[in-house]
Amino acid sequence: MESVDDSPITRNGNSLILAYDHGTEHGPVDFEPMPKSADPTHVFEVGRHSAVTAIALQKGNAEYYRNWETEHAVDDAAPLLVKLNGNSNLAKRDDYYSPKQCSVEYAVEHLDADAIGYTMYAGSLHEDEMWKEFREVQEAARQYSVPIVMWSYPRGKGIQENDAYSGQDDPDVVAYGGRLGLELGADVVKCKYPGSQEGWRQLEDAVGDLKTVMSGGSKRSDEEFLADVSATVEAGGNGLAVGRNIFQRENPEGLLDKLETVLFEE
Ligand code: FBP
Repeated sequence: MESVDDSPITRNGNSLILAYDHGTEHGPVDFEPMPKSADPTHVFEVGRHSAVTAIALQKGNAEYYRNWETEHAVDDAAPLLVKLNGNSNLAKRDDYYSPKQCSVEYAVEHLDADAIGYTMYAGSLHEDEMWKEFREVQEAARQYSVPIVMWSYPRGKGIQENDAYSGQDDPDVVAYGGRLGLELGADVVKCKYPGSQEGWRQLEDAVGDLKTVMSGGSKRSDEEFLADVSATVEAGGNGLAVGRNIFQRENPEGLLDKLETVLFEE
């Protein structure tokens, strides 16, 4: 089994994954603060910044990405992470579930994926189904030697109806989600920021050497965002997977420059 450190999605052991699956997960509303971000090629261009170690796309955008690279002879595009599952905000469901729309085989053989991603909603009524799907994904990824990033977002009735937990950002919940990444066989686990550096340390204590990346969250000022990233890295985190805090900025290059320093150079 190859180490994720030898894959293109890490640099000096850390990652900056530019997440751009929001059109699926939240809908076009996420592009309203920066309308040009609705154009995938704008965000593909942002991903050419040297700080970005992977761009995370759903299947359709991943196909678009590969065509864009070819048509424009782009030779410095970010490595591609294909998100295999996703769900919209439109559906009415009894609890969280993220169905799979792409196989590992299609991602690797047809899209030349450098990594794959899977969202896991532990705590949902549909956790069992997602575990079974993840097992197939994880075993196929091992056969193709592509790293697996788990978006580990415990949420749903099991969390909401458990008085021991205050919600999905509760440090105990975040640490439990991270631990599942380790035990189910991910190479990198992406977790919500639990509100404090102490909370991130609790996560690190639960995951052994598994790589952890912070989920960006809604847009905030450069200072606030960099403070959370620095706290994460100081506590042992391995970077971030970020969407809105990059593509909702008019000029994200300045922030990417600073992130590059924090994640890879300091
Ligand atoms: P952000 O940095 O914009 O929060 O993106 C990270 C991410 O995990 C995306 O990949 C995904 O679309 C979104 O957050 C999902 O957020 P949530 O499920 O909490 O609404």
